[in-house]
Amino acid sequence: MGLANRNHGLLLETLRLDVTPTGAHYLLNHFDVPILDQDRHLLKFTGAFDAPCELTLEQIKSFPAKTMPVTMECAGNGRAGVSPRSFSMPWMYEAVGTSMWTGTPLAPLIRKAAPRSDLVEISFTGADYGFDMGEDHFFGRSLTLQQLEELDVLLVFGMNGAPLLPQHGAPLRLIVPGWYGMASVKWLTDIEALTEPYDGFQQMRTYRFKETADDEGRPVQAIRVKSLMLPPGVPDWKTRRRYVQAGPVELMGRAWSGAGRTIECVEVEIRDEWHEAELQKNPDRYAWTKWSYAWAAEPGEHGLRCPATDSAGDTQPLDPPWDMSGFANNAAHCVNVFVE
Ligand SMILES: Nc1nc2c(c(=O)[nH]1)N[C@H]1C(S)=C(S)[C@@H](COP(=O)(O)O)O[C@H]1N2
Ligand SMILES: [Mo]
Repeated sequence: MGLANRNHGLLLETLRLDVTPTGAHYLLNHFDVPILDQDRHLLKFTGAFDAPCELTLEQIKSFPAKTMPVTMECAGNGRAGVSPRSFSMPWMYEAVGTSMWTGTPLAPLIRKAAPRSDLVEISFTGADYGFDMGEDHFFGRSLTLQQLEELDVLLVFGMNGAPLLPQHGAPLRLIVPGWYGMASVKWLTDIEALTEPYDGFQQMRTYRFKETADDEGRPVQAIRVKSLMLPPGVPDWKTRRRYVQAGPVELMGRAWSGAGRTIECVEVEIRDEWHEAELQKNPDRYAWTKWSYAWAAEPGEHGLRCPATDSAGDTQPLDPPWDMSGFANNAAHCVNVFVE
């Protein structure tokens, strides 16, 4: 309950918009939100760099800036659909959003700091600190140099045309397009060049796919293909069941995948029949793709589903894939609709 009251999801009705309003973007904060002074904030490059340095926010803003739409999804999105459910944020479908992120590409700054030839990977640490499973740590993650270049990682200070809000990582965060949200470290303070493999808690202990409790697991990284439907009609307050008038109904939604894969197809299932949705042309590389389908709604109960297929040929399953922590459940979204 405590977790669910602190962190919130996207309002599905905002799927109508290309860019999620900042206040409706989901939130996932493990510990307390650090309130940092942007005028005194320093980003430190330490460890195995030949030219280690400290940068102020002002200096970071003086590098070439770029604004890009990126769809971010929490790895725990869909957890509530995986049974037995693990004890963590009980997300259903809403831990996703698309923002216009403004920042500077990180790879050139890392090159400037000159990583030594014995570099193994680079760690990113935030200012938030706390306990998980009895172990205290600052939230942190790592990436290899190759991942950093290939993933177009951005060092971000702006969101939707405004400075980052405290809860979204102010004054500085990473955005790792195409990977689940845990890689996009907020309240970034330290970038360390490591000559040994990273062993941070949020990479080695959590965010791993595990079949059983004693499985050492495989890292959770790229986002799996998924599609959500803007719920048609109007809801019942408590059950959220939808009420729709019979006749023409424009169904629409958004589909996305990870690691730069694009959406090839969205199918809408109505009464065991499959219909191909129309896709938005030329979506941005890291942003979700809008889809739509003109439905002639007939009276009765319907469970509408809308699974997507991406450019790697991966299609969403109809049933949740098993994982101990309920990570990356990309089972097709089902919206229950009553047509009058
Ligand atoms: N420092 C820090 N960074 C963090 C987190 C955190 O708790 N601390 N949560 C991560 C997770 S799990 C997700 S899904 C995203 C959520 O970003 P948002 O709250 O801005 O949507 O931030 C990531 N970055
Ligand atoms: Mo997350």
